Amino acid sequence: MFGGLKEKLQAVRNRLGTSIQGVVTSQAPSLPETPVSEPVSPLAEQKTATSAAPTIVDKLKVLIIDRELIVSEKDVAEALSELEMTLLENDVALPVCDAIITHVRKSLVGKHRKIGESVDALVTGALKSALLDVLGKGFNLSEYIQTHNRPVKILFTGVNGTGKTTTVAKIGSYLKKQGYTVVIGAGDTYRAGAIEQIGVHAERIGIKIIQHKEGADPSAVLFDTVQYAQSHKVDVVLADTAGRFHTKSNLMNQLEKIRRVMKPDLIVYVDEAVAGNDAIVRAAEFDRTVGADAVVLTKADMDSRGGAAISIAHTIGKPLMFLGTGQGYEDIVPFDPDQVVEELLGSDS
Ligand SMILES: Nc1nc2c(ncn2[C@@H]2O[C@H](COP(=O)(O)OP(=O)(O)OP(=O)(O)O)[C@@H](O)[C@H]2O)c(=O)[nH]1
Ligand SMILES: [Mg+2]
Repeated sequence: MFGGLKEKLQAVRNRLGTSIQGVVTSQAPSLPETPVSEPVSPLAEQKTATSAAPTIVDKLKVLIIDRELIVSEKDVAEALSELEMTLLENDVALPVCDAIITHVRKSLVGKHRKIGESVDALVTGALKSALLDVLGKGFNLSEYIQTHNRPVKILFTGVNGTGKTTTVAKIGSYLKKQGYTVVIGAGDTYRAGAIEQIGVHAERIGIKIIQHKEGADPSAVLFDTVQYAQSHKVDVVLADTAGRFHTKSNLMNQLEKIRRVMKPDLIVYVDEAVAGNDAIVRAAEFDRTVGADAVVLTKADMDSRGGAAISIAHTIGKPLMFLGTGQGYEDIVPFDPDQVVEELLGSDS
């Protein structure tokens, strides 16, 4: 997941570190040349002796000891523009890219009294907090269900083929494992085979499904599903819907009708992580027309760029709830910003 971005960020991290190390060296000629916190291996000693420039990792691990480090805007300008290019190339939306750069610049430029912190830790900390700032806090579905009246009604929307139906099944299975009772509404009455598809999923995961015939009014199906949940004291209603593009006003009106009839507690917008910026634009449109309370990004397993996942919460102001990570029912993970940041910046190169 997001492997390409991770690799590029690693390069930028080293670049930023090298730029700041240059400032450290120029401001502290007496600084020790070997890592203070780590024993020096004979190989490293040899490297230091034979090479004029220590390796990036050697340099960045040197501690900045009990002194003031002053990094100017100019010192990091090139590295920051490299970071900007990297983010844009990996589909991070422009406003999100700006927010990240501003945050990193603010963290690094100016006076810093860093006692016992290495350049690498300084740079990594700046990048991590910039990413955490834009990623938002995620959305804890289980906590939401616990704290709201049952049945909690969740409507899934999105464009064609992004993984709505699979996500309904995955979330059904996830909630069932947590001990909740679930009913699925087969709200895609439009596409041939859609009712059968969700029916097969429901049977496999052992969840009750409410369905009408192909071509029926989806509002009626989902109304019946809610009625069933109320009369059977079911905890959660998961409503599948047909894929539709936000540009098709008749289909968007149908979704609006579903919303009025079913009165969902949560509208979850589903799109593919691999769609990058398109996913962001579409999510904003759906949010504007029928609303969106949270987002699921599917196919994160196929996405090496990560731009949509990084950008969505900041651009549309709605939290990312789950990442889809494969085609199996287990392949869904609650979105955890700390985990994503750790995955992107956690380990040394
Ligand atoms: N690799 C991967 N494939 C996924 C993921 N989620 C869904 N898919 C696949 O994407 C394809 C489309 O999934 P559906 O759930 O049918 O998508 P949909 O949005 O319901 O499609 P429509 O109802 O036609 O709009 C299927 O082949 C799924 O197995 C995921 O997280 N990772
Ligand atoms: Mg579907």
